[in-house]
Amino acid sequence: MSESYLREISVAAPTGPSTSAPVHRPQTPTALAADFARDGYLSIPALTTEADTEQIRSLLDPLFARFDTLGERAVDLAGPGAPGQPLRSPEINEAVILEPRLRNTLTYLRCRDIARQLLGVPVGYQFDHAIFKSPNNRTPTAWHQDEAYSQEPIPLRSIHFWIPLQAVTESNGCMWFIPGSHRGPLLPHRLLNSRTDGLNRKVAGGTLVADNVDSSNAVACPLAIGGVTVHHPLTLHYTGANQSDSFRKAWIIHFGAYGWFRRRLHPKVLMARLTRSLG
Ligand SMILES: O=C(O)CCC(=O)C(=O)O
Repeated sequence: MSESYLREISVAAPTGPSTSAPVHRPQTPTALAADFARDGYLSIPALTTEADTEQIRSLLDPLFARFDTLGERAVDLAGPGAPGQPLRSPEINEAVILEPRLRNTLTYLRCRDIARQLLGVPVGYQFDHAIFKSPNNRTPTAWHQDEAYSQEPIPLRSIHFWIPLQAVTESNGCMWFIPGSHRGPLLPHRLLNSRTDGLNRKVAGGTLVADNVDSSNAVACPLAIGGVTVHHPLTLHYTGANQSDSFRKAWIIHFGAYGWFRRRLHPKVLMARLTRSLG
């Protein structure tokens, strides 16, 4: 990534526990990486354009329109709902596989550039999902570390981007982070709820919550359209319930070091596969 491109990015400085508006300041690549290393997250107010955000929405909306047909790829993070009630936190996993044009968006390309910059090695797509919180869904996304969801025998070495598709505030479910939490261990997580598909059938896996989180220093990251947040797999994060009358739509992409190669060819991954195959 060229330095001139990064200088165009300004980053929201941590505001502490107060809810006052974040301070934005221009960033050099080195300062960006230093902030990320210290805090475990960045809030970037203007990564992409409104037109690009609109393009992403126009690619994801049709997937959500056929949510019921997507099987286990489409789940309600909030778990089983009352019969006949709308889903509360519908999520589609690996939207990029269903809609490969998402890979051509400016957002995707710029996020990949930033991931390469922050990790300092070649990166590739690892995972993506989209969460469209229903109007007045009354369901926060509980405090967790993404690493807790990993089934791999090696730690995630990835950068995670959270891309809102409309402006986000504390009242419609913006991201919150605990600065520096990525420098601590992976906390114990427990199952918060099981998950259901678009036909309200239970699916494998579930939604996790980290125990004993001290959120007194948590920082809210409100964003205008075009902004994104970036976090480390160990950074504790949360989103509040959507208290607005519209959907709160977000797309999330993970880029990992060496992409596909590390996750398939790392010696520990190969050894785990060999051990499994030997029974
Ligand atoms: O969009 C949300 O509500 C939560 C997203 C999240 O926590 C995640 O992607 O790990």
